[in-house]
Amino acid sequence: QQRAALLEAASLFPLSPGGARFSYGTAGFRAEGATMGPAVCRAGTVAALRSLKLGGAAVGVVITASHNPVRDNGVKIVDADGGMLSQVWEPFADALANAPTPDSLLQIVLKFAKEEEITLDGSHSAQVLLARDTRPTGEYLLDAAMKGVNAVIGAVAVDMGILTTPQLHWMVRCKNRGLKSSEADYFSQVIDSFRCILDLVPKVEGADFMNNRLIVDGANGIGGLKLEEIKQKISRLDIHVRNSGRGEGILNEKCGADFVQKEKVVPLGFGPADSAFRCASFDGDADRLVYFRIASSSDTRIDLVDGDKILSLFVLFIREQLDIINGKDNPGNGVLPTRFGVIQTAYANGASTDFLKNLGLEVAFTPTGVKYLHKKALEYDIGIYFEANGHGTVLFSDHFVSQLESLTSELSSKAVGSSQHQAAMRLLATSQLINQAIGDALSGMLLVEAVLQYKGWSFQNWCDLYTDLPSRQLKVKVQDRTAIITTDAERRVCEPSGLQELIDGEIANYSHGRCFVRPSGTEDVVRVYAEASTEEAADSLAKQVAQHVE
Ligand code: 16G
Ligand code: ZN
Repeated sequence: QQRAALLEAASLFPLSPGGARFSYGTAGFRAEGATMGPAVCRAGTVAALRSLKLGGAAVGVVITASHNPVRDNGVKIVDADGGMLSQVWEPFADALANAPTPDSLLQIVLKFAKEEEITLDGSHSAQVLLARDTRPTGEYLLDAAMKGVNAVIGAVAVDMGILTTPQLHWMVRCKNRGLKSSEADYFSQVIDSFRCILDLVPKVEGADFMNNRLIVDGANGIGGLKLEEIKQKISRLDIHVRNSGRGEGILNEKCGADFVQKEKVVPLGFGPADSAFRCASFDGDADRLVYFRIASSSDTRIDLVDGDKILSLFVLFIREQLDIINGKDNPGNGVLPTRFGVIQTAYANGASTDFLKNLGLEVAFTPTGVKYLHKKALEYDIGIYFEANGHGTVLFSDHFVSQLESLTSELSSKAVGSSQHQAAMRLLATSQLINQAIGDALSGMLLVEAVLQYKGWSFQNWCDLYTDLPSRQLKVKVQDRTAIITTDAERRVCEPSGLQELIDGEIANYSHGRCFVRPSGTEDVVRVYAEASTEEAADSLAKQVAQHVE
């Protein structure tokens, strides 16, 4: 019976002969939406098996291609802890997605189930929560994923509807922790914890009125739609949504966080009249966030605040709260031993890394991709990571949260309203607001807004934290990008031999020069990143190094 169900699902979505190989890559399978049926169906099967393996814990499937063009689509599997699929399972996902015939697919499943000791007799239950973004192929692919889940006997597929990627990650995490996990619960947690931090903003006599207007570029995707739904309930913020996903424009086209961060120009839907306000930009599935301000009313240039500067802002805020709690004013009183970790990738602007190091913090580096950053961040009491492209979050360990809880309850009996009590409350609210499963543009944006209000900072104050070094990114088409092997969190090449020496030779010609090359995890190209003290120098360094890669 189980065999028949797997064979049937596989034959409903046959692989097109001669089609490209699917690779789970950095963030799931991705390709033109119309060709994704087989990979998505099989990802549904992988998710159901994963749930079986984990004793029936909920596992998630998101149908999205994030910041990629609207004709593309993709699928990511959410593990039971709310994070990305365990890397140990990626080769199995790859093998399944590329199995040429229904029969070969069946053999791969049976072999893997045996190795992983998964019982396939239908006597165990499994559940998979599914969601999709607003793409036109989403409905078709959701159906494919459901069929893939249902091909595992005992597995139940639950369609959670149209959601942002981080919403589904949050739901899976909460469900498996026995917490409330509906979309309404997500919204109330975000709205309530945001209000809580605002209520704890110190009142400064005669302080300037904080500009509370915020204009948000929703990338014509799901994030804008969700924000429209809840913006009325968000206190003390006057939110205007552009590219809201209600039919004004095309998903991710000349708008959204990826466009704004890479092109550094004003997105569609924004004009000179907006130059007085701070603006935020989400990507198509709302897991990336950047901020910007239009440089002047006559211009398409922007002042960009990328993931590195969002990270820096959060670091300052959290450090300040920890200092208040553990500070000199409170000797021996409720001191929290805190391992505070900051994690970046090679793409982090060198000026941001210097800024963080000058604060006396240790900065760890991992390869590109949330799965690496997130894993590293879990090693700390508070682990904070961001990619320059705007993907990141702040993780609080369970142990630290329970310490904070006992500290606040202890203080609320003897020192309610003390600065220490308030700082502990702010950190607790922060751990509620910012998504603990994955980077989340919507909740990340609210934390930015809360911190700016807390500090009484304008957008300009934030920009002035440090000045980004000019940088340039290039893509190089090569025959075989896997020929390039990197080490040291992708900052150095170890193969082919001799290439790193050539790169070092180029870098030596530039002041503040930094450059690295890495094979993309999502496209068939090699990426080159260069940084130097001027735009021209960064451009030329990138070009020189690209020539060595070709
Ligand atoms: C994916 C990653 C993103 C990374 C990007 C790099 C997740 C959820 N997304 O979009 O974090 O920055 O890939 O792409 O991990 P690249 O390997 O093509 O440069
Ligand atoms: Zn995304």
